[in-house]
Amino acid sequence: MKKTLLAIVPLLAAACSAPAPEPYGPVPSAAQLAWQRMEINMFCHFGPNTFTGAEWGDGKEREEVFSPTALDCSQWADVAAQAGMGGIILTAKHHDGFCLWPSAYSTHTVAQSPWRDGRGDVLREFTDACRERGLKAGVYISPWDRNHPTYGTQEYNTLFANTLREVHTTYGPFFEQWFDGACGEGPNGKRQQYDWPLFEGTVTGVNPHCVMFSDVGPGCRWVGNEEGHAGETNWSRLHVSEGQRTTEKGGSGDIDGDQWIPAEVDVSIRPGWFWHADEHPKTVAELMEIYYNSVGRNGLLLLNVPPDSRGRISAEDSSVLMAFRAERDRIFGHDLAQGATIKAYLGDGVWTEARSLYPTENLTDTAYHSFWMLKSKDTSDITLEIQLPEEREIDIVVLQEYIPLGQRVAKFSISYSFGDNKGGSWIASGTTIGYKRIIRLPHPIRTRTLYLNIESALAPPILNRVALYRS
Ligand code: FUL
Repeated sequence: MKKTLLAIVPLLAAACSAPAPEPYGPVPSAAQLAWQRMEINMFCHFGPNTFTGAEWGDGKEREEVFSPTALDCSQWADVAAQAGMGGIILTAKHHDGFCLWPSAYSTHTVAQSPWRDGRGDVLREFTDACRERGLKAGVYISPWDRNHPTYGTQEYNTLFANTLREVHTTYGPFFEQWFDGACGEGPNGKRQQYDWPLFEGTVTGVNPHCVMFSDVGPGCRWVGNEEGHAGETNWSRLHVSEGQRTTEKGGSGDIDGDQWIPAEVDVSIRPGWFWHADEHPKTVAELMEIYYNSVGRNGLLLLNVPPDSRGRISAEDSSVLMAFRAERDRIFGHDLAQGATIKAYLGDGVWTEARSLYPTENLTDTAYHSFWMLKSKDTSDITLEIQLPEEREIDIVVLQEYIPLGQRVAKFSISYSFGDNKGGSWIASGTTIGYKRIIRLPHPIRTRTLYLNIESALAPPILNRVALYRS
């Protein structure tokens, strides 16, 4: 990350003739920052379960079960791109052990299936389709394998590392490697002691920019639920001690965590992770709620959209996704903070105008790497007065911290003036901001003057965006 900072910050410093600010705590790597900025990605659960109706195959499914009648990975990619997603993660191997590519390390793969005379390769079609559409491809390879005869022995760890190397060298680069936390018995009734340093080292060795997901990172962490919400307080930092594989802090992170491990919110558009004929997708309103509680709470949303037994995303799912996109575009298409004049103040009760090292204009421009910061080192009772060109009606406030320099804000509130009330009336409060925080006001307000009060921060706050909307 230092490299990225060194590349970006001097440019800014030169432009503003201000010294480059010091980062606070751990910061994202360039790959983690690019990952976070994707905001919404698609998850595709596809494999034998798509045809058997199971959620967890037992590994005894015959290879002929896998029989998509009209596989079309380009259609998945089109749907994802049109839904405003930047990447797709495919379950190349789920717990049943069936490989969607002809792996040299298993005899339970597409090569043993009569589908396309054993010459089919879903992972190849998937990665090609993503790249043709400008989407990033990610891969889920379950360490838990209920089919492989070596599962439960030391040999399996080497074999799984070889499988990872095979996938990443043949089909990579992948933007994300998904390591599922589930670990049960294999075909011989034994559980596996996973060699995580070997698995992670293998992926990093082949693809150092791959963001690795697991309950505790190292690239990103599980948010701790499959319902689609992060904590209202959500730090992108986490403490992970050596050998630790689970955490209670998935939703909140650790305020003083020593590693940058942001939260990923995985949730399915349907009740199950795999496609089942009798299940239906969530509504747009439910997806919007998930969006506010994931992306809007400093998380990345990984929305599962399972292809059906034809090997296509169903019309029902894709039409909900298009409506979900249209709803986000409608609400967030017009930033009502445009044209605002923003002044910074210090103090509690009595305010004194404060000088900025990086100008407040940077809060309303859309350039990601332009941010606002005070000249002083204050970390509390900082108010930004947002003066609109005329009275406007708003009910959503979006805040963004410039996370390449760390996550800092711990408590904030929002107030506004109306009529003769010049000092401002409280309307909302929150704790963390992070990459993005979306605050829905309890009711729409009409105002010309809005105040963002940063009540406390762990280091001088650095924000790169304040935006206002009317839903
Ligand atoms: C879980 C798995 O057991 C589910 O089948 C699914 O893949 C979900 C995303 O992760 O741990």
